[in-house]
Amino acid sequence: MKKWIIASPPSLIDLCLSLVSSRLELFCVKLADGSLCLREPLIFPQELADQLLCKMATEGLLNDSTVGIFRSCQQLRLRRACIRTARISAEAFQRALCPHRLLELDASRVNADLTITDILRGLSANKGLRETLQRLVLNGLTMSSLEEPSRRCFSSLQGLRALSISNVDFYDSGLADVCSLPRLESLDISNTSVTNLTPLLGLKAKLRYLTMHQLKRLEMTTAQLLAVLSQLEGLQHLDISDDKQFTSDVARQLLETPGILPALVSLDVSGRKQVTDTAVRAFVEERPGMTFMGLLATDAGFSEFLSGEGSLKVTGEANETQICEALRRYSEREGFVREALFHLFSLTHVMEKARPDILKLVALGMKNHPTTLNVQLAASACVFNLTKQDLAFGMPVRLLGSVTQLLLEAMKTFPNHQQLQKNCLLSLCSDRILQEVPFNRFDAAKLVMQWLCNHEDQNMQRMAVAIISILAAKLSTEQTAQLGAELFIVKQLLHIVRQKTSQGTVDATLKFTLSALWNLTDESPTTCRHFIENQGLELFIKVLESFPSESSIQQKVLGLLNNIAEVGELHAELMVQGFLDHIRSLLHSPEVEVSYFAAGILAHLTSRGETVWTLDLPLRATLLEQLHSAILKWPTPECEMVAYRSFNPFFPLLECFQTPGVQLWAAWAMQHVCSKNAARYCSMLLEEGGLRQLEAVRSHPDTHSDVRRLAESILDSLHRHRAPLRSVSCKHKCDQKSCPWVNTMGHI
Ligand SMILES: *[C@@H]1O[C@H](CO)[C@@H](O)[C@H](O)[C@H]1NC(C)=O
Ligand SMILES: *[C@@H]1O[C@H](CO)[C@@H](O)[C@H](O)[C@H]1NC(C)=O
Ligand SMILES: *[C@@H]1O[C@H](CO)[C@@H](O)[C@H](O)[C@H]1NC(C)=O
Ligand SMILES: *[C@@H]1O[C@H](CO)[C@@H](O)[C@H](O)[C@H]1NC(C)=O
Ligand SMILES: CC(=O)N[C@H]1CO[C@H](CO)[C@@H](O)[C@@H]1O
Repeated sequence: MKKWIIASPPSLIDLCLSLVSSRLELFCVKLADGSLCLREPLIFPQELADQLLCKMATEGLLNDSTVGIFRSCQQLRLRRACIRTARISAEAFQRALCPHRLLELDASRVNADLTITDILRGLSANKGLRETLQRLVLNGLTMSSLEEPSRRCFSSLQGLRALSISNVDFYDSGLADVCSLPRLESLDISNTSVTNLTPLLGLKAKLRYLTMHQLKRLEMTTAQLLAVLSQLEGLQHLDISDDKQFTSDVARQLLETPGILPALVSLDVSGRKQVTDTAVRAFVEERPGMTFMGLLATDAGFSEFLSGEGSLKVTGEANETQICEALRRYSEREGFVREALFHLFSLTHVMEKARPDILKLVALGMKNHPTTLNVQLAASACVFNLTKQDLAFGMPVRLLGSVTQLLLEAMKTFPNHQQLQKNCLLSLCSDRILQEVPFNRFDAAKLVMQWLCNHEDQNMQRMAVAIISILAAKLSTEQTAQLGAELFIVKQLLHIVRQKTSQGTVDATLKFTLSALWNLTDESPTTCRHFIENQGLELFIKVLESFPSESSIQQKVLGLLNNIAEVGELHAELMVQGFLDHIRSLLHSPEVEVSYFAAGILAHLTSRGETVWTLDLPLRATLLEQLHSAILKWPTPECEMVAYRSFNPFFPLLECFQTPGVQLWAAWAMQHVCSKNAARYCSMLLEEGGLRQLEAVRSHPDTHSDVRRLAESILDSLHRHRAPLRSVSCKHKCDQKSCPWVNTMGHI
């Protein structure tokens, strides 16, 4: 059994570096020019300095201000500097990084205004560096700014052994300059504008690694090209892959040239046509030391000896091993990533076990090509299949968390692409992901909501409201309020309820929509107001009347109306005769869930006296009496009927000594949740100052005996809950039972 590295927690060093880099200003003072400088005269171990820089760069925290801490070469000594994707100016680069005695610099994909010319000028200004710098990675950079033509300046870095300048506007003149470097062993000129490779002969004796993926401008015949290559006798690694699928037969000819490149151990011809297994076999047999063959998107790779299982690693599409190797090696090459994902997808149809190792590779491809539609499409389809139903439970949460975040990014980047949105929604719609995985639920709810507003596809609509209803229950009160405050959300959800009601259909979509509205109105007066303003009350009365025997519908509708009734300013809106009559009749429902919520609405409304009831004080008195006697008849429900975010809505009710019916409802509700889920609610009640409130009720001379009895019972629970040392196991454990809709999704 393999152990997946990804399942392990992050290392302590990693956590510390993340913390330090995200709170840098705590450890620093700001200099006059805005750059930071460490406050204490600490001296970091050298490796740690490299790691800190790398962390800051990869987390997007490296800029002109923060890079300032590296100006002090005594405190933070850099040797292997990585500033990938950083955003820094030429001046900051020069002042903070060039004084170090660097062995390596990786500046891939830094901002366009830090050019290769700037970097080379900065580096060669340090005399020592000209000798010591061994490895330089400048992938995806701008060669020079427009006003300043590039000069030949690689040749000043005499110590350089490895140079990588892929995806750069780099021409033949640059190549001649580079090929005069006396110690260069490794060169990557992929996707540059080089037309002629003859200058490589200057490196004949030393060159070990040559990577030239996709040389789009090459103007050499196959014979000329092979004539140059065949003289690079020390070459061990050669990459002539090409995802543009040119018709050149250089790969075939190379494989069929006897004795060429005898020292080769690794050859990549992915994307080249006319490659056959027979030719590859002959080539490999002639070189028993071969450890790698790149054969993705060729016609080869299907023979047993190329399975990729042994010491010869192979990229290709013949089986999982080859495909995974491709995803690993080509993660930065968009065309190959798409190709490999495409083949991976057909494999995922038959996967029965959770494969975090593969999911991780898919995530890597997504992360590296966030704006490439074809990659995101194929990747999201793979994610869905790899995390479907029970498979998700075999994946580590941290991995699922980052994959979910990537799916959300894709949804944001391609808001109008139907299939992509569909793939992402299908993947999101998983019990495991929605309930247990850390990701930005607020963002997710907004994205799904936006999608819902623009689409009417029935299956997808059901899924979207299911997701929203679960997310809404997990958001903080502030977040639900913020979400619900967007008018279009309430409107859209009410629109769905209206449709379903007029069709007379009770289905999962209706139930999820009602749950979502219930949760979104919870402790959110703005959402409640939107509900009223969009004729929600009339609609909900209609729902109550349309489905009188569906207690799960009645319960959700009444739960939401409770939320509305909690908002004092909206009471006047609820004083509608028809509404009051209906709620009053439900008070006598045999279902305790229904009666409970009906009573809640009446308790909130009757807790207010004169202002609301001026004309009908006798009705109020009758309702209070009915409320009181209904509550006394309730049996103890078997399970938790409702989840509350706080007890704040209950405290004002407990203070209504003139209306014992109101107090009784609040006390009953508190007692109910505290007895069903003591761990959650007793702690919550204690934190919110419930002890004092309840003691006041118990000792008040006007307290009704029914209310006092309940208050005492809750106080007992609180004391019992506080008595034992609170053990860790107190924490409320998630109910693991699978939501029924997860299985019903299967056939979409
Ligand atoms: C540099 O990054 C830090 C951390 O992200 C940020 O607080 C600061 O505002 C940035 N400064 C500049 C000049 O961009
Ligand atoms: C190839 O290099 C050019 C710059 O010369 C760049 O704009 C382009 O994105 C690169 N292509 C790929 C696939 O990275
Ligand atoms: C890959 O294919 C070879 C045959 O070509 C087979 O022996 C090997 O088991 C396959 N590996 C996997 C993981 O499917
Ligand atoms: C993967 O997706 C395809 C197409 O949606 C489907 O036919 C296949 O059954 C799925 N595989 C799994 C394991 O869910
Ligand atoms: C706080 C709140 O309103 N929670 C509800 C959210 O929706 C679920 C599902 O209907 C209810 O069980 C919760 O009580």
